[in-house]
Amino acid sequence: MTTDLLSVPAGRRNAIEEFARSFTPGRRVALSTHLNADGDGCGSESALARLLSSRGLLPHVVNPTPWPEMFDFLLEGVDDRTSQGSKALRDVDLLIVLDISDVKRLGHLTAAVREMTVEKIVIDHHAASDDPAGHVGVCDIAACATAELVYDTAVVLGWEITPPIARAIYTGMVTDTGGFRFSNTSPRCLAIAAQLLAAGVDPEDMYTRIYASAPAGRIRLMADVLGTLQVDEHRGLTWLSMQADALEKYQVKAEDLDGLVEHARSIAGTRMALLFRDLGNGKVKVSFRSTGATDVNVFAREFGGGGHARASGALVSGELADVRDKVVERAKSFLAAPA
Ligand SMILES: [Mn+2]
Repeated sequence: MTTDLLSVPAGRRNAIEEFARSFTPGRRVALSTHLNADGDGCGSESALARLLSSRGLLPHVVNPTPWPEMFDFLLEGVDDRTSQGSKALRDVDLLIVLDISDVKRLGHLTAAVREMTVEKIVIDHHAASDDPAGHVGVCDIAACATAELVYDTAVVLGWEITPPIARAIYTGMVTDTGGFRFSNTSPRCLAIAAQLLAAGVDPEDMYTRIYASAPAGRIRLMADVLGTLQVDEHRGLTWLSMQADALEKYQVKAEDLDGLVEHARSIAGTRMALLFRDLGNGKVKVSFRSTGATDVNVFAREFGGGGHARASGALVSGELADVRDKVVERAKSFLAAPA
């Protein structure tokens, strides 16, 4: 049974064999992921960088925003050139973009990536967009995380998964599944997690690093944001708001906001949960979460965003109160419409 679960689906295997033809020793490879890299973006980059290095390629990371401090443990021995900006995209033979369906998720690197003439490969598990960052090497929404696809890449190519690689892949999988609780926690995802434990991952150590290393400010900020909770019980809509100065006030980083919206989703009867974060530059970041049949990928697209059926995001121009009123009103009609 476990063996069946672990076998790489045929379509995925073919896709991996196809893009792996570009993995020739000596090639300089830039790896990138989305703005405010999460555990999956960082874990996938860390794992793939180590895998490529082990086969004689020369990978470095270049992200649109700094590597989150909480994932520093994944960066040891990985060349991170994010601080050089788009300069770090010059003089490479290959670009691999991880965990992004739409090139615009590369933030200030978007224009430079569009202009790159070297081969660009996308490895992702989001719903496909019509503006990908390059040739879609593999985009499989059945994968619980992009890290699962990195795991499969190692398996298909027969490349060794060392303990640091196992930890990086596990980080992507455990964070994207909300600690193996969300709907994307497939039997295969858990079978791979078992393999990663066998390869040297200590689950308690990972839990401590990822979920129990919060700065006090994160909890204080959480108390503040949770105080803004609004609930429309009738429609199953819950929402939270965050002021532009909150990060500074509580001395925390954007990465400390991960999971905040889950508290709104955790309220009984919630079908859609929203977090409105004023970025202070005339834009509001909206995080969408859902349960059951509600597809927030469809809803987020109304605002130029997208992602997954149960977790999506969008960047909306306007003042916090205006954006919130507009999105909440639209969400009410969206939830009222027959599925
Ligand atoms: Mn992901």
